[in-house]
Amino acid sequence: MWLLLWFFAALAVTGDGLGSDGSKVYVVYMGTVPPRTSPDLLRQSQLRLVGTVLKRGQKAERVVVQQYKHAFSGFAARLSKDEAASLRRKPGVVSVFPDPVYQLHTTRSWEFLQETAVKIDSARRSTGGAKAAAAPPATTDTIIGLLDSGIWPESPSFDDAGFGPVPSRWKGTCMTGRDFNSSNCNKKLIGARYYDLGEVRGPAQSNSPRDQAGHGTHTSSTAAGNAVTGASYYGLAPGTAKGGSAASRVAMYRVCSEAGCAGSAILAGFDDAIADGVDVISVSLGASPYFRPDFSDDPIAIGSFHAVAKGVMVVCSAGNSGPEAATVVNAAPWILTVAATTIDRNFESDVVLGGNNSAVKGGAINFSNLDKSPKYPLITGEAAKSSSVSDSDSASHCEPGTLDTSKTKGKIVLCHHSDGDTSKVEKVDVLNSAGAVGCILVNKAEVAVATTYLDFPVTEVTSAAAAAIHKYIASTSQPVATITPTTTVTEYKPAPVVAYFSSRGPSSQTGNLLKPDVAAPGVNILASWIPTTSLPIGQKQASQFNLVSGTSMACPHVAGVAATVKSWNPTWSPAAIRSAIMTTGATQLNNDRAPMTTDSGSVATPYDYGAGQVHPTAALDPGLVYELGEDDYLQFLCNYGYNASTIKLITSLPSGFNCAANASKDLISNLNYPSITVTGLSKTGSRTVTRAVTNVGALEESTYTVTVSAPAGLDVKVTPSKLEFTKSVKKLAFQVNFSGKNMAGKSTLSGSVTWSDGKHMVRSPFVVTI
Ligand SMILES: *[C@@H]1O[C@H](CO)[C@@H](O)[C@H](O)[C@H]1NC(C)=O
Ligand SMILES: *[C@@H]1O[C@H](CO)[C@@H](O)[C@H](O)[C@H]1NC(C)=O
Ligand SMILES: *[C@@H]1O[C@H](CO)[C@@H](O)[C@H](O)[C@H]1NC(C)=O
Ligand SMILES: *[C@@H]1O[C@H](CO)[C@@H](O)[C@H](O)[C@H]1NC(C)=O
Ligand SMILES: *[C@@H]1O[C@H](CO)[C@@H](O)[C@H](O)[C@H]1NC(C)=O
Ligand SMILES: CC(=O)N[C@H]1CO[C@H](CO)[C@@H](O)[C@@H]1O
Repeated sequence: MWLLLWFFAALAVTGDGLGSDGSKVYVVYMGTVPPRTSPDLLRQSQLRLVGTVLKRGQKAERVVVQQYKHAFSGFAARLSKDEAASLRRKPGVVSVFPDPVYQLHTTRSWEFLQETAVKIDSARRSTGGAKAAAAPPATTDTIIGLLDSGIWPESPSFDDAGFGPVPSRWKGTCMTGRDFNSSNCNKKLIGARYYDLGEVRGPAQSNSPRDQAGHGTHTSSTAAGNAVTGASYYGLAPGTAKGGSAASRVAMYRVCSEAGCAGSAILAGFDDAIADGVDVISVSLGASPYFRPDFSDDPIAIGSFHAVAKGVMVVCSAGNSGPEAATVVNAAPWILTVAATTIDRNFESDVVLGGNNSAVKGGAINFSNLDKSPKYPLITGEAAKSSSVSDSDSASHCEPGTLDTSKTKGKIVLCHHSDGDTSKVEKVDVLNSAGAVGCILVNKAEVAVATTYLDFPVTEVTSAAAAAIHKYIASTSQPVATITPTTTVTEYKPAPVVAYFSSRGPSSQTGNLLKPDVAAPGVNILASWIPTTSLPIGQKQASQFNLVSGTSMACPHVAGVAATVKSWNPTWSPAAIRSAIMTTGATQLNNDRAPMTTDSGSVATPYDYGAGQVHPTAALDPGLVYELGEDDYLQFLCNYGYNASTIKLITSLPSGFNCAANASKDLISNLNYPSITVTGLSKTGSRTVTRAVTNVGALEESTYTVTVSAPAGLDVKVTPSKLEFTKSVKKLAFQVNFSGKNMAGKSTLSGSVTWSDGKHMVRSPFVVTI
């Protein structure tokens, strides 16, 4: 089973796209730009290098599809296997790998959104409805770059009313493409580029920064959209839609189509974004967790490494492959990795049963037209099983082809749903076209995430709710029901809850680094969207907003927070900004003042949400930060297992740099990260890790004392327990000693170490595995 999974995943992520001669696109990564090399010189030397391996009498210019020449060196080219192998042996080449296809990190409802979002051209120019709200404040000089599916520039989220001139350090451009020209950029949307997407070029209109998928418009407006009043999704979730940093500027790097994202384009996006002068890069996409590229074969790890080395913060989504453990992607230590949680808003659509008219709670978004009284016959998939099908389990799950449509016609059908089934939307489509009037989906994990079913009445209920429906069906010969209109429920409790789809730690690359780092809202997020032609019944104009779920939606929330921290503290490093976001104000509690849980109701752990759900403004004044520089990341690469010759290619090093002879994976625990992870502690053994904090508070003279929250069975000692900062002492080290006592039966223990001066609380989560 494992092998099979791996096989399909590998197929899915490596665009095979063989040329007629068996060639395909490879990325050739050449690490740092050699000193005193102009982009033009680099371009020439890369072409010469390709020329030396081409055996087919071709010109290098004809096979090269991308060149990276600003922030790092390399290129993507259409090559044969032999040519790729020859390049791999050339001096200066770090790695050569087939151009991978990554996916946007929206949830499974993506497949549905994709179907409904095409054919945009005719619907587009209709704006109106929502209006841009009050002008942004005067300090607007932070620039957020997004690697995504493009942008819809007409959205009011990107109106530039009230913005000053584009910052003079901006070196980016507004590329002209299909249905997009320089007039589409303004003082808010200051840059837009697009790249050759090769195998994932998608349907029409790829050659443009214009978004055909909706995803990039949604993430951009979540990160930095203006406050837009009167926003809603056809009346649902009404209110003001506003980005995390409404004062920031936006630059779009289109590296994806609806069909996926090209690794070679992702690298080009990073290369340009760094050279253009963005401050924060937001990346809501990634590899499948079953395809585990190494750091030197992963366009996101490579691009973000060079961004961070140049002081550009990179925020990425953790992936949507939860709730299984070890599914987190984008887990390099220079990235801020974001998990998804719910917000206190729910979309309720109930089932009213005949008999005593009792209501069973459900959730989903529908725009249907059923009568409010329970008058529609109700049947289970199992009872509607086609006589030619033997498997009643498939019928109870309403798998296409297993039901007798004469039995479901005119009825509401109760269907079970599990992971691995045909998609919910496909099941519902089949029922709809066979004349059923509605569908109740029994869906244990996913009810917290409202799926949009447009015109067909569908609601999703928990197993417990389903038991009540089954009981009612069994109690009468003519069961009837109805599905009520979707209503927006606010102040819903409990919230936040870790979303079922959010990818979990530990990272499969190294357990000694806690990932994900933080969580942020990623369920049913209202933000700008592209106009679509599939409108709900009775609607004449496409909504300018959409409700979408995924770690894709969580990531730009944190990119917005990072941009705000950066605009207040322009000199801070990406590590300091990440530290502030992780250690200050992140919560592990829900709105019932109880520990946050996962969708399944169990108490969440740092493997689910890292340091917790971010606080939008507390990070502005963290007091202390855990600093990390390029040297620390290089030491990390040594400990991870790279040798000095490989690391020297990746980045220019002080001469004489060498990996310590004692480099080991265990030493990764000593990386000065704002969280602590120790793996493989023996039941009676002990381990000590080191950390250092830097005082960035307003007071030079300040004293911090430590508080430890440790689970039963684990002794945690911090030495010293008091840190005294002065005018000359800004950075102080401390040690944390973990020792086991009586940890019978436990394999993963978590807690926290918090430094406080009475005003600031600087909290680091820790995880210890036995
Ligand atoms: C951009 O396109 C619009 C609409 O087609 C047109 O009105 C405008 O003049 C164009 N601007 C430039 C700079 O070409
Ligand atoms: C209504 O009927 C359901 C099942 O048919 C039953 O579980 C429930 O207790 C009834 N409620 C009332 C108030 O009678
Ligand atoms: C360093 O690692 C690379 C890649 O694994 C290998 O090709 C090379 O021989 C190694 N160099 C040394 C000096 O060990
Ligand atoms: C590893 O070696 C370095 C010197 O190369 C030394 O400073 C450090 O203490 C050693 N670490 C451990 C855990 O032995
Ligand atoms: C850590 O604490 C344990 C238990 O108190 C002690 O035995 C051990 O020596 C300590 N380790 C270090 C490195 O201080
Ligand atoms: C949000 C919304 O419009 N929901 C619709 C769901 O279906 C009912 C009818 O059953 C409509 O009245 C609601 O408007």
